[in-house]
Amino acid sequence: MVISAEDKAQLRVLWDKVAGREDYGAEAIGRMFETFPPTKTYFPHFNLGQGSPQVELQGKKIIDALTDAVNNIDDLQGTLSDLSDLHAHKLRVDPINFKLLSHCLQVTLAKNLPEEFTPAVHASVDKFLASVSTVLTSKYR
Ligand code: HNI
Repeated sequence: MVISAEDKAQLRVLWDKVAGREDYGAEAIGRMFETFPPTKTYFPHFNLGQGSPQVELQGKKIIDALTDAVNNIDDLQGTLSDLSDLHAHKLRVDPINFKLLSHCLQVTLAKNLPEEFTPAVHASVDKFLASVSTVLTSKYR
């Protein structure tokens, strides 16, 4: 998949409004748990209720990791290497779940940033999340 210069520009503008919004991460995870309940099985040690500090912290971790990826979009492999090891070897998250979280992140962005989340931005974000997901699931075999 090719992330074009245009995609990067779209992503950069959008992400200025997303960086630091840990609540977007928590909303996306909350939507994932609610809409796709089997995803909860990866978090047996979490309190998954609304406003749970664990979900909030996990939301922050995800937004920060994605912000790091946006800032290093030309080296996703290197930037996400440790996270890739973690998800493949330790957490063993089935790759299908990355599509589910990506979807919930997009719904969250569309809802909170309706002006910014144009169809063209949507397409660029989709490519970005698909690329991140590919890297995070690249060490499974
Ligand atoms: Ni994910 C931990 C980022 C998708 C299940 N995950 C992390 C951490 C980051 C992170 C950052 C914290 C690492 C650390 O502490 O060093 N995860 C991401 C990103 C995506 C993603 C950027 C995709 C965009 N993770 C998923 C998916 C699942 C998932 C789809 C399962 C449904 N992640 C986990 C679990 C942990 C985790 C489980 C450990 C949580 C804990 O604290 O015990």
